[in-house]
Amino acid sequence: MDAGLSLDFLGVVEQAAIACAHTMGQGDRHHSDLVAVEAMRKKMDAVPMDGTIVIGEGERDEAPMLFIGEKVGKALHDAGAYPAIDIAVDPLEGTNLCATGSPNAIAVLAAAERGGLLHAPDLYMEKLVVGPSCKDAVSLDAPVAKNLGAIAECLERKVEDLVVVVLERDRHATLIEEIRAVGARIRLITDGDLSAGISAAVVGSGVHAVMGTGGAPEGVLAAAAMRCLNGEILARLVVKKPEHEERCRTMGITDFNRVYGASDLASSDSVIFAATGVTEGTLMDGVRFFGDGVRTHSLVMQTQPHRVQFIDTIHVHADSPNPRVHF
Ligand code: VTB
Repeated sequence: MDAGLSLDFLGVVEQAAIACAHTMGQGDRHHSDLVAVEAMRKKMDAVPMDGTIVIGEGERDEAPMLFIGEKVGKALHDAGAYPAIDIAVDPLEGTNLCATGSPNAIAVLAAAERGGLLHAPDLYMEKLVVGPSCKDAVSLDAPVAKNLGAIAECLERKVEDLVVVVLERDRHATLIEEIRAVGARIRLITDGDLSAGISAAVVGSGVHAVMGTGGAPEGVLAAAAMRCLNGEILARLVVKKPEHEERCRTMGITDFNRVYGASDLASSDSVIFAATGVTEGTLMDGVRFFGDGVRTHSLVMQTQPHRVQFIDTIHVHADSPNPRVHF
């Protein structure tokens, strides 16, 4: 994949973030999501690719835009030769976070060569996310105490010094008890295990692991980020009903108990990941509006060449007569 595409994708997540950031705190998460989707969809066709959405807003009949299977990119309007690329999107990860003005809402997408991202059904997924130092030391099936002991050892600190991020959900009551029992610190979050997972793979973010069950599509996006950050996500779909099995089969998944790693979920040699902060966050600032323009903070990464960029962009309003740029 052409490395230059990463900057095209940057523009896509920036526009999605700017659009929904206008709705911050309005209390309407569906509206926040809708404007992010619309802005992302609009910008997507400027990207020089023959793109296909493999993880999107839902099935074709339930999502008007960015639905699974939708074709996107310049190839739609122009007969030129463009690379075949699969795209996973979450135009607004943390719709509630945006609707309430809480931290860590992001606009995000991942891209890979065709076939390079797992077509994950919209089911729950058990996840364990850690950074590069710990990637070979943990197991999804190990007891929580054992994993935390291993993470502490890899990070050369005491278990009590770890911060584990967990979604605040009833289904995590036992997990939370087990983490508390070994004395590790916990950050309970209302939403947004994807941005927490990204933080876990960045040294100095103050997040050492993410544990628990969240959405499977976001697991694939997290995997793309882990490929770029050299972190690890271990994951297993939660398949409990015949209906879940059926949804897996339609996506081509037949082994329901498989434990996936980052390179199973995002298997392409060439992966691009782009995210823009919507609300202020651990790794990225939120969107800031000022008289003459808008400022966004993004994380853009790729595996080939292996590069991680934090990009601070000032978008100057076209009709601003005398724009001033602030440091
Ligand atoms: C949410 C959301 C997460 O999974 O928790 C969702 O905040 C599913 O969980 O970031 P619930 O059905 O319990 O809300 C994520 O979207 C992604 O994993």
